[in-house]
Amino acid sequence: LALAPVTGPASSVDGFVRQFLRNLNYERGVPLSASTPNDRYFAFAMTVRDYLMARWLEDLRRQRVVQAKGVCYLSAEYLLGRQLDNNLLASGLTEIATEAMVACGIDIEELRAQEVEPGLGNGGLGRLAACFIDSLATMGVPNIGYGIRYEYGIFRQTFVDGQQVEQPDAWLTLGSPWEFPHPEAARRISFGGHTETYDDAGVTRSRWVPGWDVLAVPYNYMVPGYLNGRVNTLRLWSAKATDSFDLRVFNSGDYEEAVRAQTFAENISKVLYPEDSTPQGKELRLQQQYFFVAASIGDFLEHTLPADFDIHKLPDRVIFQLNDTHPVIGVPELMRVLVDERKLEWDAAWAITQQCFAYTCHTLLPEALEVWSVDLLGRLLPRHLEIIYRINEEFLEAVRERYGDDEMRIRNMSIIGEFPERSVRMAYLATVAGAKVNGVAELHSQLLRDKVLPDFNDFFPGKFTNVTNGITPRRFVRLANPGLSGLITEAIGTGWLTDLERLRELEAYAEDPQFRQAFAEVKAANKRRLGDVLRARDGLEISDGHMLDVMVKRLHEYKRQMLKLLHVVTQYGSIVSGRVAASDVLPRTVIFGAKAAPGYAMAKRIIHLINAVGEVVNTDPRVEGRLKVLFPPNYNVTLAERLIPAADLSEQISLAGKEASGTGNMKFALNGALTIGTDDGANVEIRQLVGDDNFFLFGMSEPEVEALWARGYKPADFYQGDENLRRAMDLIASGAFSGGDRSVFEPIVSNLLYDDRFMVLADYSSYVAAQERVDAAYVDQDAWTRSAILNVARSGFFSSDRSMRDYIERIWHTPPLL
Ligand code: 26W
Repeated sequence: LALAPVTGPASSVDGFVRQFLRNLNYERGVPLSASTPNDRYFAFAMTVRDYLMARWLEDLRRQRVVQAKGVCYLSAEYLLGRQLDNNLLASGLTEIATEAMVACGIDIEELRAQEVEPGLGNGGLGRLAACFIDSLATMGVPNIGYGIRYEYGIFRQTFVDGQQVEQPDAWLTLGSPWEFPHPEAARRISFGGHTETYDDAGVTRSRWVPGWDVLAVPYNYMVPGYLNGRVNTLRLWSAKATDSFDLRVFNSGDYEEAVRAQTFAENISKVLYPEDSTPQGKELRLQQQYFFVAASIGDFLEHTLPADFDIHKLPDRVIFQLNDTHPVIGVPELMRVLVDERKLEWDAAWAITQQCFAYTCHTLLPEALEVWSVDLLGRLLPRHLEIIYRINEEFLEAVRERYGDDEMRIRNMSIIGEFPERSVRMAYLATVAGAKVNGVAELHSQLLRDKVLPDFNDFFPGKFTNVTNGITPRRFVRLANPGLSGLITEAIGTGWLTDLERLRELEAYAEDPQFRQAFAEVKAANKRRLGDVLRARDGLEISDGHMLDVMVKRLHEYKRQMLKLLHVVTQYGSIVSGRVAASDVLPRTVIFGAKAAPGYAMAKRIIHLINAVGEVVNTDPRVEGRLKVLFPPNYNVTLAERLIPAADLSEQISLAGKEASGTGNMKFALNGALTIGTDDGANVEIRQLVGDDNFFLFGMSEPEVEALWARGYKPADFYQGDENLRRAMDLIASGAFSGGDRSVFEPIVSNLLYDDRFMVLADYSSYVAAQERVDAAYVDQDAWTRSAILNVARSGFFSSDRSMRDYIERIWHTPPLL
């Protein structure tokens, strides 16, 4: 093929082909005949990129000219998933691009398979950030997402003898066509050193004399809105050694030591911490947090705002949204910039800061609330510690003024905790500094107000609010479930993808037998599609006619994968003991997907047990193939997009009061799975919307959980009192799933019997009873399908577009830029 001429946007098949070939030739430096699939993927992605470029530049220009208020979303994690299909969809290029590849004789599926998803997040919090920036772009709201360009994202999970083994996620090995490095916009970020006072025209001021610094190099990513010609920016920072490190390499006698120092600097953005919910208090993690937050705030103030901007007007231009406590060090950082660099009075600076931040809390587990030891923070960021102390002093002074010398209250509300060591409570700092504090589902926000931060709610009336999470229907319905999307559009027309409440119009179709049949056929096709993926990916088989019962989420005791597993073991036990004939068991395939934090021993043991149970159940001839347990390794966004549309049953079974919201629960409901769930997180709202008849509720409510704790919870009593439970526990303890070895899973069994923090045993009987209702309901396929359709029709509320509207109205006050 001849070299392609340079042309404009590829808005025709011909144009796309030309631009594709041009990119292949000029950007990859290869002719089509000698290109690898990866070359072709790159050229293809670049062609999509080229098409979006004019809009991106236009949006950047417009935002510079209009100077409207925008959202800086500060998040240590963005779990983006693959970009290619999303960007094709957003730019309306899918058909043209597909035809163009056909014209070139290229298999587009092969190109798709080349993309490595950027796994720059752990789970819910990171995926939520990705959904939010998609919605903001689709709504035309000015937004920059700021975060970290980890060189290694969440680890790749493999199983060796049923046990989790972590492999590094080298997602950048072949490069990424979606990123634009801007080394010219690098920022210097300082650490360490000490503070000193100095005389500034008669005023004594403090200043920071840092000990070392690194460069933060920004990489920009396009965030295209859905078919609206808008493109926002995601800006992720990468750490690079400054020349002072380079100089040390040259000048020092100790070359090796100097190179080590350089490596040390560049380690800051090396790897995503895989802990989700238990902070490790590691110095490198605090370095990461300050690194990206300081770079982002500095970037916004100096790069996005005009040079002559009156800093007092900052609250009219920006809201920094803190995605959990990870970016909260931004609060003293903005104070430092305003007071030390811009020379504002403390009170003026504090007034600005309090209007520029808002804080989202994503947890209820006390151990997940981040604290940093004063020791560590003072060593790494001495000036910031001083500022935090002053914020705390003035805050506690105000508390005293309000309540008198109530020392108990003062100690409880202090930003500085004393036990087990002096430390900064980041959630408290965020609450004191934030204009608003929000939880992520109604129940969560209520518990946050009433149980976690009641003193703060009392002190700051009106500060606490709720914004229930959401998910982007573009990725999780339109892209993940093209069959269902086609059916919906056929029924109610287009428009629902940006106005998801319109799914309500499907309610009438639930009563239409033809629609129900078409809906059931889509579900069946999605199961076959999942079967193909699991076969190719992991050599796993899904049996025809099985109900697909899916539990995918991080492995954590509070989420209670063990409860699901006890149900499986119960069913298995009743078959092999002959109490139930295999032929009477409703055929089910239970699918787990879950990564455990590498240091979380109990979670890893549970993974081992799930695999061990699967091994036995799947191969025991007495089961006659009617019960299967599949655990594909390395659950990620890409796999979620195949699994969720195929599911019949969605497992949302956390102990009430522990799951802040959940977002997987919303994805399943919107893809026509029925939920078996507790009254926890956003399950509460899902059930209210879809109706009790279309939701399998079980388990204690949050107040019942509290009451049982207060009475004194003895899990062994539940074990003694329930024959089914006893049998299931005994079967595990007997070594039936560990080749007779009773020791392997003993820690799981004794933990449940004697501790059971998350009350698995207390909810077991209610769960099994609910599963029996599930079995009974599934027998009537047509009624099940009707319920599934109603789940879809009534879940439009869970669009992240709605979440964004709530944030805008209640917190941000950043209308779309028209
Ligand atoms: C380093 C310690 C650490 C790391 C991550 C502590 C806490 C976290 C996150 C807050 C954990 C997380 O992802 N939370 C989840 O956030 C989702 C989005 O709001 C919610 O849907 C989930 O219920 C919540 O567990």
